[in-house]
Amino acid sequence: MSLLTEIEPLKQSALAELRAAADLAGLEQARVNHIGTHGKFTSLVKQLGTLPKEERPAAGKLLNQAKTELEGALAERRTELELKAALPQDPTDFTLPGRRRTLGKLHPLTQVTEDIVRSFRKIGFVVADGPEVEDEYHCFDALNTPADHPARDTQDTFYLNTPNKTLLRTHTSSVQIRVMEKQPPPVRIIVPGRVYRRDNADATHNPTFQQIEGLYVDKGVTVGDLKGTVEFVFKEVLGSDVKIRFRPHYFSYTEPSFEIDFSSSLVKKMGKDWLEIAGCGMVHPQVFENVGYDPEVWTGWAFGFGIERIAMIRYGINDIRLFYENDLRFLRQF
Ligand code: 2NL
Repeated sequence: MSLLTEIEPLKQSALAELRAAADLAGLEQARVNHIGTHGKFTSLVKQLGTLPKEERPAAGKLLNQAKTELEGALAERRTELELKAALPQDPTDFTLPGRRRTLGKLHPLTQVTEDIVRSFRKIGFVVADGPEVEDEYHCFDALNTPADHPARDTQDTFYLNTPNKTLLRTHTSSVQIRVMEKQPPPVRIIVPGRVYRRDNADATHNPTFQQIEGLYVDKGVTVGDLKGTVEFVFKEVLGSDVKIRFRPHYFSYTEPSFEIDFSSSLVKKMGKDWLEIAGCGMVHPQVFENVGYDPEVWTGWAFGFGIERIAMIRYGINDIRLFYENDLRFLRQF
């Protein structure tokens, strides 16, 4: 076989070997085998001088082209293999659960809040937030709470020393008013947050506490939706043996209004049959008017409860102040 006819098959087998190299070591071996000092292809180049003079230009041209091609293939495969070697050995599984935090824990009130929020998110609610320093309009007037209502009294509300009666919000309803002012229905939100009341008469009350309110506005929303939602969430947070009942009540911002009682093994342990846990009702038409929703078209419900109270029941704690003292002997239990 003449040198000329050997070039192409040798080049093809060298290309195949370079491209098939599984790692950088294999690639180096393929390079040595073919285009190294003693490689098969190199030995072909060395035979060029043995050819008759008139055949050398054509053979030399072919050999040069083949060499360029082989060096190109070598460089290309080297880049590929270097990139592959830089990647993690095992592919990352992004569906694995996160690692446990190595240091510290979430405060029990934060844990309870996150559990409640997670539960509402499952059924399509989103979290909204807003200012703790409010005006009277968003905290009271928009909620249909009259100017002479006792809740507005300086006995119950912290007013800032400003001429325009700026105050610390007494409930997160003010955020729900702001959301409704900004967006058209439907609305499906929950609002966890800090609220302030001048009320510290006993061990279960504190001048600031955390609350969660929820609001659902759409066409044809009923008390049945309200009761089903509340039952779903309380069963998730306080145990599947939870039962709830509604008792008629009065709030200026809902009509009809209810207080929610619940019963469970936790309640029985406290020596009671039912515990009051939240307030709720169908949003008052006047509140819809105030935010520019047509009460003939839209209906909705709202509820509110204190997070501390839920946490006290869940963990069997009888003094709310334990949550704020940051005594590590207390906090380490959660
Ligand atoms: C409680 C329970 C409640 C609401 C809060 C609410 C919010 C808007 C409109 C209508 Cl924007 N209602 N929130 C409703 C019922 C009860 O809180 O025990 N409050 C003293």
